[in-house]
Amino acid sequence: MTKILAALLIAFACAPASAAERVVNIFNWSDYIDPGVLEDFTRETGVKVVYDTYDSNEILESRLLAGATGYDIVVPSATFLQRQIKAGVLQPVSRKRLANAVNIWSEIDGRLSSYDPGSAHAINYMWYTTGVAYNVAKIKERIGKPITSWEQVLRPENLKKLADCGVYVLDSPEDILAITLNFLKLDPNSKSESDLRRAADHLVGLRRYIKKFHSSEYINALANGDICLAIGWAGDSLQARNRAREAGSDVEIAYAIPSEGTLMSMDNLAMPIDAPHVAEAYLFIDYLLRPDVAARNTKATNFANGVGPSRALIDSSIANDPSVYPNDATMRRLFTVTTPNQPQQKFITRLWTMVKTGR
Ligand code: N2P
Repeated sequence: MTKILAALLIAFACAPASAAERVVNIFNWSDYIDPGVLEDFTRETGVKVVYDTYDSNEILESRLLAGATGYDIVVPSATFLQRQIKAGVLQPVSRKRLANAVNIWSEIDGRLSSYDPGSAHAINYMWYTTGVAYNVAKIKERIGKPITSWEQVLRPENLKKLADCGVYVLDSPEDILAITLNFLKLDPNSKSESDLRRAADHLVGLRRYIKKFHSSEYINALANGDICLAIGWAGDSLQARNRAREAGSDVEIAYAIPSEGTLMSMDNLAMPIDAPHVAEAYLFIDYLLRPDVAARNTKATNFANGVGPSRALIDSSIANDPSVYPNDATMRRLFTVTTPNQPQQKFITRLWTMVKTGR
């Protein structure tokens, strides 16, 4: 008994030492940071990083709405961010506490402010398009030319030609419904139930040619040659290309922004209302806002970041690649969407289940 008591006393006496260890708990998208950045942050600040990943806004949102996530930093896309601010699950992020806020790219920040009124709750991390990643040789074999149009992917008779070599589609209703609405010549931002149902019905007609709805496995599946086409995000698609190159394989992956245009989105650094380590979260966000750090993250992920001065530090093969940093001509073909309210979001979730399962 005394031994147990002594052990407890020792454990208690030691507790303050471990409680003094500084930590930041981060919940970010998978394949979305240079792992060396996390190590260097800890080396420079003494703050340990606990890093978890997800690959869908819906997963993040359900965790945030349930509360007590234990996370200090999360990275919702803009529309989800706006609903989460309204729901009161995020706390303000004061730019006065961020010395590197001067590096925030004003043009991107201006776009984000329509989702984050007064720029009070978030800072852009990365921004990107949703397009078509494909295996150049296999697509050439089947259709004789590169992908340039959504027609080649979203017409059932065309997708059918690619089904045997493997097609993945993002498990992300926001992206896929907006792109399908646009393809059907409806407003990509429509929240009308009948428009959304038309888009969903169209997708149901494509389902038999789609091997999987998934938002992160396509990177390796493309790089390994397991699939020949994915509707995916720009940076991830280029990561697939690079993984194939690094493996010395003869798989060549290309990424296309189809001529009809596509969705542009932003993912943003935010802090849950009950973040346990607020000071450390500020330190980490400030670190990400350093141009050299942002450049490393873009180099590793091939996603364009929200730190303006970082662009000059990025190799021109990425900084001048219009599929990473769209040029003016590409920009004109991009559209964005506004935030569905809670009932609209519920309807979209139901439709999406129907698209994926037929029920
Ligand atoms: C990272 C994907 C981020 C883009 N792999 C989608 N939010």
